[in-house]
Amino acid sequence: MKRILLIVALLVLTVPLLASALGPQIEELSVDSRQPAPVYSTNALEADKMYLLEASGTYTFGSGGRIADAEWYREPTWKEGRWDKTRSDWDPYGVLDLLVDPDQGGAINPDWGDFNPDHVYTMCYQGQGRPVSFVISDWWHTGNTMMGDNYGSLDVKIFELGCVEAWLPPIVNADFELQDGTTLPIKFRLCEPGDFSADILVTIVTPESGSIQLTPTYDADENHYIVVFHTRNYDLTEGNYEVIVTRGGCELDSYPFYLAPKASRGNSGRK
Ligand SMILES: [Ca+2]
Ligand SMILES: [Ca+2]
Repeated sequence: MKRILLIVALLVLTVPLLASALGPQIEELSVDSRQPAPVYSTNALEADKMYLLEASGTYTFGSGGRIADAEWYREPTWKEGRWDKTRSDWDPYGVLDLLVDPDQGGAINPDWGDFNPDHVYTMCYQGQGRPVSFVISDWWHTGNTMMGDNYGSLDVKIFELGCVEAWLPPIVNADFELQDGTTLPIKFRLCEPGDFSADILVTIVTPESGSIQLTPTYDADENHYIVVFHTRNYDLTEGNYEVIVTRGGCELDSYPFYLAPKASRGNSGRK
């Protein structure tokens, strides 16, 4: 299963998500805070591709200056600057939240992340072979019955991040084993040709859930990406590892391998 890669925050504090560098924007939607039915994208999002959803803006969810963004809200009586995470604790559907695929039985009350004073949030989204949909929840589970006093809308942009078309030799079989002390060229081809290396990271996840981040380069002649993993540069333990390719912080694909210990010196060799 692909999963969202939560990159170790310490390593990426200097690499904020920049929507401008995150693949072609394929669509932009407006989600009206007074519209109780979900808004669907015009495009079906392909099942094998990863997308990035970017939600921005604020809306009024009640009179007197009660405002919310995709994830956080603010009451007018609160002291300046206070925003609270929307009330998912009240109901699993989120009382105030930008819901994704609300009527598909899937991701409800998504976590759009930490508060952003610019009210811009992003979320990785695996295509489902159908349009994606959004609704602003104002007690959605009771029929969005509290929308009458709302005003405004949120903006949603959909970016296509793509997919890994193929892993290339020497990573070829499902039981790939690497010997500590050796060098592994990690090669892969994306579904779309082109140099997106500025957005692409290769992360090696260790058995202890640590991570080693590598920056691949693009070979235009071969239309593939490559980065060399020098095992001797790290103090690695034997066990199950994973290579993960991300674009814009979203996982495109992963590949497992087993790291075998170094052959001991003076050993007559083992097979
Ligand atoms: Ca309301
Ligand atoms: Ca939420």
